[in-house]
Amino acid sequence: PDEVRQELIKKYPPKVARKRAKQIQANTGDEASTPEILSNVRTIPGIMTMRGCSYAGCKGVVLGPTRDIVNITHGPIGCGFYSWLTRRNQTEPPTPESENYMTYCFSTDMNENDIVFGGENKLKQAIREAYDLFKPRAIAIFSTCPVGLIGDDVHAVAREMKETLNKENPDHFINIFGFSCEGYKGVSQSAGHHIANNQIFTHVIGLTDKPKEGKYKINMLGEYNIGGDAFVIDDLLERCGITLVSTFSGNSSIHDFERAHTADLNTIMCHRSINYVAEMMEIKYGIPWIKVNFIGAKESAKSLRKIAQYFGDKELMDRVEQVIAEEMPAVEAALASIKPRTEGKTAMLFVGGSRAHHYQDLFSEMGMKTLAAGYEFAHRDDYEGRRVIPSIQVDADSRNIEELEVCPDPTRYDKELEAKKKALEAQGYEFSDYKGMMPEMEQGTLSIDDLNQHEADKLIELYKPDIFCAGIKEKFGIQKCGVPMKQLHSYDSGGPYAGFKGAVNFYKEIDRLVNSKVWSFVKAPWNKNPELTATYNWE
Ligand code: CFM
Ligand code: HCA
Repeated sequence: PDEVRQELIKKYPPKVARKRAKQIQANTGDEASTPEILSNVRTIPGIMTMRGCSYAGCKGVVLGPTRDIVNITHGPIGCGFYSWLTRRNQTEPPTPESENYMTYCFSTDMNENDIVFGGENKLKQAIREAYDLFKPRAIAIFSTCPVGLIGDDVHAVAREMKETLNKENPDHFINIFGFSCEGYKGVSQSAGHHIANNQIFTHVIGLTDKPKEGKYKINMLGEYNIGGDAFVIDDLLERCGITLVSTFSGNSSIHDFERAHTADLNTIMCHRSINYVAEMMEIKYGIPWIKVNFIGAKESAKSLRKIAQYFGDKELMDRVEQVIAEEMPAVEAALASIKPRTEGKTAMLFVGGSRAHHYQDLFSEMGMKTLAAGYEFAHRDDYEGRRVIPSIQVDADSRNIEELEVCPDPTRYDKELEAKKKALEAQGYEFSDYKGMMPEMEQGTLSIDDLNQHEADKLIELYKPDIFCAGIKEKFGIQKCGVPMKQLHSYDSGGPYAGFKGAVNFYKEIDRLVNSKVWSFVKAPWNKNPELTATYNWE
């Protein structure tokens, strides 16, 4: 791996090479000796990064899947247009008449005139127009880069319009709030997640106290229903008798966000994008959180068992075992058929902030080894585990994002849940922890933060993996190297891949991809141009 690292950074100027070297680490296969990886830092200008922006993380990722909030992009039309359903988050309103604004693209369509003279009046107009048309429960405003540059105050507009509209229509409550998620706010989408978490926590969670009926009540945090994943998880939980108060934010409703604090446990799927909400809810309401993972059959079973163990009821544990027993035969049959063809093959995964880890479980179930993996925008805790959080250095970019001061709610803090957590912890049950991706990767494999096009090309040339997983920007360049490529963001319109049924879908698709002969007919650039050839013996 050290030689590969040298090869990846060889062409960079010395200063760039020094920085990139810290973002490329060899895994040790062991938690205690996991090396420190540089992450959540600026991409070096000129490098073709895989990253997106803060607006994408806030508007597209966290709030994107919300169907009954009118989400207005305050900015030039492109930002609204390119975040319009491109993430393939699905939703299913309870009835055909129920609110669903996801098919609309709301934007103030700022133009030169607004940039010069200010866009606040146009924003007020847009809010009123949306209100008159739809009378929604909530309107959210998302700031794009020019908004911050010209100084439009979206929060003041939100406050003013909320007051005005609620005064004008006393019998219909409307919630209006804004996000200062200008694209440049942080070094990646990650800043947008944090900004989204803060505002949802401040303006929405806890607004109504009407609880959902149910004996075992949980929230699912960081599950966005890409390709229908949340539908599979919802079905599993329902069959187990577990009540989902709210999902943040796949297939969700703002009405459930508002009462999310009535749940007895928070479960986190994507740690990176939403751990802030879980932490703040624990401080304010006393609700403990655990990390779960519904990608991979074994991990899905483990997660269901962990939830059941929290509630500790025999009835629930039996139901969970029964559901797992119902699901496993199909998983085993699929593996028996495909594993002889996938065993021993290799994969590389470079995705956002959690999937590069989660999907390794699916590959390992198929007998495939992950040679290299990395996140676009994760922090050290997602790589090395939460135990490193105290040693993470806060720099100018991370300081830019507001840390909310949260205190226990005087009436709604649940002391019983706090006591329950303590008792379970004494028995060895783990709360508030995420071990990260690196300790779970084999010795000699690589973890690479914020991979770029040059390094992706090099990795393919050096290792010739049987499959490479990333996003749309990477897809075609990789295929041109003769390597099959699977998008783990949009799923290439496939999916669902969550739970047991999703695992079976995934095995079958990957089998077809890695065993197709067509890729051998593609000549990679270095095969066509002998001067680009390099050989590397990675044993
Ligand atoms: Fe979490 Fe996500 Fe991801 Fe993410 Fe994303 Fe996504 Fe992703 Mo694309 S919230 S970090 S910001 S799991 S949109 S659903 S696929 S990069 S790995
Ligand atoms: C985003 C969204 C994205 C992009 C996917 C891709 C998604 O980061 O703004 O690059 O293919 O999952 O839709 O991550």
